[in-house]
Amino acid sequence: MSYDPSNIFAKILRGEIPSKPVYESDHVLAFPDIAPRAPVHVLIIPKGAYVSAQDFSEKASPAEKAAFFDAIGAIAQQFGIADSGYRLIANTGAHGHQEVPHFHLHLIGGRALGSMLP
Ligand code: D5M
Repeated sequence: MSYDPSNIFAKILRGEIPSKPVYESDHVLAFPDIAPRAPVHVLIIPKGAYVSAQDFSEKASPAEKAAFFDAIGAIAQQFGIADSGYRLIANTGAHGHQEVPHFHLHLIGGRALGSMLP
């Protein structure tokens, strides 16, 4: 699947749609999910044009991948949930029910989330 630059997260990255970033680095932007499922629900996205987790895994540089994992820990610390814990979800492709075709990771926490495996 080729990258569609008209997706909503591409528009956020270009500043065409407003967002309130909670974290930013050279390779990563993070902002609150518009429909939060928990007290903390942040979306972490690469600034590069990657459709999905699969695309990111196959094509991103080591620096982009490292920056992405750096963001996870920093955001969890920022929101005070590094010790209590949280859940990371990357809906991927059709079977993963991915809605926005720009790779994003949901970081969800701030309450006990219970079991989730399908
Ligand atoms: O889910 C995509 C997620 O993106 C879903 O939880 C809503 C969120 N979303 C959609 N538009 C926005 C904007 N404009 N700001 C913040 N969050 C947004 P997935 O099924 O993982 O693709």
